[in-house]
Amino acid sequence: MTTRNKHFDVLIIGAGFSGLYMLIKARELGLSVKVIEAGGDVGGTWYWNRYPGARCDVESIEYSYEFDEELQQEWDWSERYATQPEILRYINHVAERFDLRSDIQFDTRVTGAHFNAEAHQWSVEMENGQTCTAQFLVAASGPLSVPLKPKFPGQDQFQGDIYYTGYWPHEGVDFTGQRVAVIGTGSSAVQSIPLIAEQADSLTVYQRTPAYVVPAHNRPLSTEERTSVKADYATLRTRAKEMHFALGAKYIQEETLMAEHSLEQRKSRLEKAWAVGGFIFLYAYADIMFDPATNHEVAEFIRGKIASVVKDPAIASILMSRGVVGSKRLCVGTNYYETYNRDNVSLVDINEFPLQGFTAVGIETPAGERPYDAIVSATGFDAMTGALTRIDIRGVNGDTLKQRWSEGADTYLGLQVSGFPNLFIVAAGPGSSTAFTNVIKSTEHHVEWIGDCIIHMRETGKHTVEAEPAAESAWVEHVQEVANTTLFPQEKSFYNGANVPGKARVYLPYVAGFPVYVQKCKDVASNGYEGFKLT
Ligand code: N01
Repeated sequence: MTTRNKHFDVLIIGAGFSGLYMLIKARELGLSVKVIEAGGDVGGTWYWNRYPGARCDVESIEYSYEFDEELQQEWDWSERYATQPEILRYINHVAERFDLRSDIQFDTRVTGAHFNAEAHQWSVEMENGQTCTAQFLVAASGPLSVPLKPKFPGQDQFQGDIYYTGYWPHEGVDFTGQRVAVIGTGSSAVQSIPLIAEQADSLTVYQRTPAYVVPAHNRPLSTEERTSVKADYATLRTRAKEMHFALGAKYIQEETLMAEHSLEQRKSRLEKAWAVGGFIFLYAYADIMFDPATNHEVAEFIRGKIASVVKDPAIASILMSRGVVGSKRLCVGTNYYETYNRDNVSLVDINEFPLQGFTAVGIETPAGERPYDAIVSATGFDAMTGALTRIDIRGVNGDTLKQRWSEGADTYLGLQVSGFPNLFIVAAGPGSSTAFTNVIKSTEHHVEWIGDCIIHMRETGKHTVEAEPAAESAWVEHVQEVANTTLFPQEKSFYNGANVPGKARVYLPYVAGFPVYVQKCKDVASNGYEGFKLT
């Protein structure tokens, strides 16, 4: 069934984790609802990102919905960190279990949404020419859903294949016998490089900024582990939500400051955290993201690990970041540094040998031309705002969200933008803690908050909800203030728009931690949706 000329209470953009849960919630509230999805099926980021080694770096037992006890009891994760295919199977299972596809229109891209102030509703346009209207528009379009495709000089003349990690061919790619180049060393590259190296004849990595990569120590989950988690899933979920990043419930988020420990204790603490591995490495000391001296010592520790793994000291040195740990997203990898010991792998530091461009047969740097059969661009995303600014979203005054955010994205609580009534943003990131959390927890929190807000509106006879400019400005200021008390904004990253030429440099995530953020949202709701105008 299409959306042509129909009216819905809620129109949702995107059928990833956020869109699907929003659909379930809207149905639960008895609202008429439709999801519009550009892809051919459910999954969002997990539908598109099919590159070799794609996994979630949040542990599988936590990277799942908790809203339905039966769902979490019936699903079994096979590994500590789930692969992309397994996550996609889970999302498909959810879609089937709750019969979600009947309310989703696939292969359809939303191109425009204009608010009609008289009718209190959004007029939505799609690429295929269809239009519809909706009282509420929910952008569940994801924080990392617009892959960047930097155009390198001479790119069109390259006769080999070019792949983007964020748009990987569904049929997969066989690199056997090929000379492959990977551009980028963020999370996607860190996951794919070891597997491409195993398959390809040769692999060259072009690195602009080295990443800090903590080992995943991935392994199969035993039946005993799964049974014990399921025996009291609620406790694990509750504990996760008490943690800064809404993940790592089985571990300790240390409250010790590094200076309270002797050198020996510090070494032992960091070794222990390294042995556990994963993103929760940042929990090893309470001040890693606050005290430059602590952060520096953690960085030295990681550099020491790189030196101990990578046999060639010159390559090890190129792989060592000198930046603030955790400011660019911490990467979680398997055999990442070890891969640089392989005879068929080489590394090019493009600060020393700038990537001048592509030629018909390969890539040119001042060191000469290197021939390739395939080039993999793992160059990241127009994060947090990209999916929304690519849609012609116009608010009450006809201004576009793109214009509005041209100097930096401002939101109230990351949920709404003043001048854009009845538009909710789910787990996208600007002004919310999403980007530094287990995104599924942020998704559930946002969807439930929005659901409660809609119930409140229905009960009080309101038609529109809109962030008030003053509350929004105060929130934006607060987000910046909090960020500036930490080391999070120190490096150039997608968190501050530095990875997209011309994008406004504003630090977007709210880094006070998930529990603080949830409490703020709760307080706003219990104070009669303070800072929102309900009319
Ligand atoms: O993207 P990135 P990603 N020339 O932006 C380089 C999530 N994710 O796709 O740092 C040369 O981190 C760029 O260099 P620099 C996760 O949140 C999650 O890897 O800008 N190089 C960088 O090295 C993650 O953080 C999982 O100097 C260029 C790389 O490309 C986020 O997605 C798995 C360049 C881009 O790294 C993004 O990760 C994978 C150019 N023109 C991803 N442009 C999970 O496990 C860019 N680069 C959940």
